[in-house]
Amino acid sequence: MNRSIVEQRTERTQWFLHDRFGMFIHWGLYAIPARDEWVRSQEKMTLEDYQVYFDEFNPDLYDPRAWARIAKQAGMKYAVMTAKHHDGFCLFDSQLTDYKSTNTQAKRDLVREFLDAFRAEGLKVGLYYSLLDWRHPDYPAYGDLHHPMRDNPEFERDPATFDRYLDYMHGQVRELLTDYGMLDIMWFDFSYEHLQGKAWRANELMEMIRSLQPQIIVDNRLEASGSIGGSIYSNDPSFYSGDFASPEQIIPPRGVVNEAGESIPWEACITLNNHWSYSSSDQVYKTARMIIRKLVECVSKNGNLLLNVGPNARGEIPDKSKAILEEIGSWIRRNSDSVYGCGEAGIEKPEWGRYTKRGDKLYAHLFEENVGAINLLGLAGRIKKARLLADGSEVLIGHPWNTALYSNDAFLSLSRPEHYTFPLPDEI
Ligand code: JFZ
Repeated sequence: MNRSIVEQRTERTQWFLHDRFGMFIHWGLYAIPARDEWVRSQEKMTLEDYQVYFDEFNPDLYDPRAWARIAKQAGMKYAVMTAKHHDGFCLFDSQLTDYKSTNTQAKRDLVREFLDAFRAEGLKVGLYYSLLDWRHPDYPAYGDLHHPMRDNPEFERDPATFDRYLDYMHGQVRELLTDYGMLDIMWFDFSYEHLQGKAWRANELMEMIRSLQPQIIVDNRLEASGSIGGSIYSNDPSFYSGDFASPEQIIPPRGVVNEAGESIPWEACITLNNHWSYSSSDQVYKTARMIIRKLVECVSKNGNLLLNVGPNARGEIPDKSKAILEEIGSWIRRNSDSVYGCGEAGIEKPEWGRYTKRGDKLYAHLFEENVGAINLLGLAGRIKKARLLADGSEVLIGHPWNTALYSNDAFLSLSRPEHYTFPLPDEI
């Protein structure tokens, strides 16, 4: 195993593993059709068809300071925004293309404003950057997403042509890492089939990233496609294997470990409704209660949660998303000690919920109502005292009702009925 790669990764990811909860922001021209960030591909639009969105783009209500306040009050500690998605549109003032927000009616560098606003609220900042680019003339099958050979591994690309795209792509990454101050996360997306690792000139790219911003943490998608693949899982991770795994729309049932069974940093990214980008018709949102439980689930498996919002064409986070984030925030305010800096408890998952742990403090997250005392199986004699985290009140540690059968177990007497009632779980 290449120790130094793993050791450096461990060092760089300290803050990340502590912070646990971040905001993902998918925003771009596709907020206007408001169907999906893949809309151009899904609906077989030509570049001309899609041009209307560039011509119309004018997010007059974009106020990233408001976004930052929403993220902060929800308990999010960092945020990652799309600097460029697969459509190739740049939300920053790249010198390498005209296809950028500063050339729209907005005339603003949306990335710079995002970074300034979130940093001002004390959040860490990251940028999503698409490796795919459906608009760049030197990206395979330029302009024609439905070229029959487009994603065929047999497709002989002219290496010189593709190299020009890679120069562009590397150049933009250099711009982002040179002109926008210190960044905390670089979130590449994604590798597939023959376009993976070396095909992106990933060694050279990582050399540049590390020389410009040694502290930055990078996801695993220079090698991986979403949830699958990449040498970050192996015992011999490559130089560009990344600092964390990025399972998408799933919370890994057993957390994420490498071949040697060691926990590796990971971050599940999930949507609030069923779209990454703004969708005017998709009103099927997850509840705050579910998201809180999913956050706790991630932490209980040593992982992070990157929760997505899709601002609309005028630059606003949808009201429904805001309301859910507010509800999450009101839980976090009282229960943050059981999230930040916490991880796996090393105790079998209890049937009523989940444990998280930090140092010698164990947090019991009650997801289910209980009849009688809460059993802490195997913890007899190991608990000095118990408190309800949300209000600081004392919880009595009881005795097993059948000492023969339950001599190894501790019991918490949660006698007051309000502690059994939900909308939201409370922690002990
Ligand atoms: C990717 C993007 O395509 C998507 O638009 C969004 O940004 C998400 C966070 O990341 O989603 C993927 C990437 C790869 C696969 C599936 C979805 N894949 O390889 O199956």
